[in-house]
Amino acid sequence: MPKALLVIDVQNDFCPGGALAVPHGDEVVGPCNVLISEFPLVVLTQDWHPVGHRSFASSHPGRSPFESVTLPYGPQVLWPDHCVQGTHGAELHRSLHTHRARWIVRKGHDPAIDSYSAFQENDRRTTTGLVGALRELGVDEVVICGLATDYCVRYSAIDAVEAGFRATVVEEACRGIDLDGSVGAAWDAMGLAGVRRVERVKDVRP
Ligand code: VGL
Ligand code: ZN
Repeated sequence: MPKALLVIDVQNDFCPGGALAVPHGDEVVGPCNVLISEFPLVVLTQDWHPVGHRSFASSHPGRSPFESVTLPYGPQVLWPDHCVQGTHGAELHRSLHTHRARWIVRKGHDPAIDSYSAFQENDRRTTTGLVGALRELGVDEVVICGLATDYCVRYSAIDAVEAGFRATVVEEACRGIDLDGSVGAAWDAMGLAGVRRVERVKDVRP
């Protein structure tokens, strides 16, 4: 059975200097490129929001980035404007080896719904289509790397398990935002869900 590599949101806005910079986010590019060179099936994701997206603090007068609000589908952290469609910040990091990607999944395009996961949006209903696409190719296992450990990597990994795939997250190839211990909480939640954690790229079997 083929395994798929999912490279989550390695975009300029999540790297140092970007609008929602993940500390040391650019350090994942090297390890992600090693993984990309090894896997027969590579899928990249790209956070891809319209101007005025509901997850942006700027869409909520009086609110600041990193505060939490309740939206119709549940709690939502408010973010600085980031990964706006067509901007430099939304582009994949220029050193990421994107040419080996079979698919690029863009998520977060609905103005009213955030989408952390590569598989479904935060309403837990709207699908990206990736589960079906991977199943059609006979994939039964995914290996996940990228940004950010505590948001898009976390939700992608847990949704992968819930969809019936085995899932492994490669710690060396991820970095987190870490709001109030959210990286530790993410590893706990992923562990409870049955996600495998591998420390080093060299310990991954493609
Ligand atoms: C992400 C916050 C908002 C991520 C995306 O890629 O982890 N985090 N949008
Ligand atoms: Zn986003």
